[in-house]
Amino acid sequence: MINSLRDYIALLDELGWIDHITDEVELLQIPTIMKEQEQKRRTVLFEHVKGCRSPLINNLFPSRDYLGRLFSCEGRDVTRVFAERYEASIPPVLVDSGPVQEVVLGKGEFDIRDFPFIQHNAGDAGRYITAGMVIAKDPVTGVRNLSFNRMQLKGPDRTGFRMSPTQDLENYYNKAKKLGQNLEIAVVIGNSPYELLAAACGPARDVDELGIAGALRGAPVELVKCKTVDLEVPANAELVLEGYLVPGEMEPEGPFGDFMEFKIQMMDNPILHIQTVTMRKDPIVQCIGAGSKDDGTLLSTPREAQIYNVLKAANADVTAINLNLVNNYLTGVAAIRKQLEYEPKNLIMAAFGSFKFLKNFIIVDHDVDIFDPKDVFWALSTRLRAEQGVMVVPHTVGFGRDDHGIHTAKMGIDATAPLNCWDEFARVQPPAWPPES
Ligand SMILES: Cc1cc2nc3c(=O)[nH]c(=O)nc-3n(C[C@H](O)[C@H](O)[C@H](O)COP(=O)(O)O)c2cc1C
Ligand SMILES: [Mn+2]
Repeated sequence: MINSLRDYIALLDELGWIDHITDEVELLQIPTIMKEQEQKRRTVLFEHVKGCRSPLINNLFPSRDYLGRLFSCEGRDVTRVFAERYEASIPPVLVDSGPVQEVVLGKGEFDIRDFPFIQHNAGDAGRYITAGMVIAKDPVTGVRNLSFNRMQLKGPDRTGFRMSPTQDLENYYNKAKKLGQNLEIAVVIGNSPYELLAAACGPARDVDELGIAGALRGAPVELVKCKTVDLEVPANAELVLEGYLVPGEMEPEGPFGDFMEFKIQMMDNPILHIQTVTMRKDPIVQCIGAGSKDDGTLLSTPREAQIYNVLKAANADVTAINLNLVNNYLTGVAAIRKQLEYEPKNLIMAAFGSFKFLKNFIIVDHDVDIFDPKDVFWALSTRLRAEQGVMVVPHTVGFGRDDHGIHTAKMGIDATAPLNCWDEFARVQPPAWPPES
């Protein structure tokens, strides 16, 4: 049972899927090594980071096989298992104490710059917290929310803090503003993979994502009460920053390299004030590169599950879905056993309707390996009838930060073979060997 980042590291050690870098590395050297490790599809733990008090881990999900281990299935079946578990909820439980509070540091006793938070890209404004799982409560209803938010280091106890208007958290922030209150925040760093995946989910606003984390694991998340904010955090996490946002207080933040691998320009954003740090004696810090495989996995896996459930509700025979072809969830592919000639177009419209950022969606037959982009291109080359299979829907809602109208149209592609012609369109196979008797 994986209840913590440490349990996950132990599993990866057992499988031999993680590299421990024992030589001392400089903060600025780390992003290049992270990219190399991503290419190699291996997790990496930097044990000694110059000038920092903790190790740093990256590439927790470099391939689907890692997810397969977490969901006890083949990598290609993760969507289905995730979709089944995601429907349920296993609420968290409160415990008296936990390792995340082995050390408690008050104001003046910590400097967040002592932790290995890195500058990810050449044009970034500076060092950022990029794997901070943010916990907050709705100031009116008390419903808890998990999310990811980038935080630019700005001093020993303050960071810039980015929320987008589509986030539940910003809704909470606006409510706090109306009430004239600060919004309390706990930033949890060094999480179990189930909590990370749950934090990336975007369920209905009244759903506590910690219940999803429990359902994904099959056992509840254990929480401890924070020391100085009215929030609870996973007892087995590594490091927690307790603090608050002051509504209306804004400062320039950025530039920052985003998930599309472009530079987001500087903009005004709120400030996170940190009053307390709690942690294990020897915390392990995580970072997530925007546009990395980790980022793609966290963004796409919950959306794959969501679309899978929608297509299933339309009685489609879906064999696999992949929204993580290119480390972002703007383009997706599904493989189906087609039952009706024009069915793929209906399914494409359902997918666009269910996830508004989805920009391109391709449907292929079940025999195409949608986890191999080459095979998807094979289907486009051999089975697509472009004049009837390509549809463009203009003037729709897409990804919001879009000055040039790149995301306002949807493209759907039905690259399935004509129905009832499988004799002509089945792929040839090598002769069976040894021959079947
Ligand atoms: C690694 C990572 C970093 C992210 N950074 C941000 C961010 O800085 N600001 C933001 O608004 N969303 C960011 N997101 C997206 C949201 O965290 C994500 O959509 C989340 O599910 C929103 O949850 P909520 O709507 O429940 O608040 C990030 C996602 C990931 C996976
Ligand atoms: Mn939410």
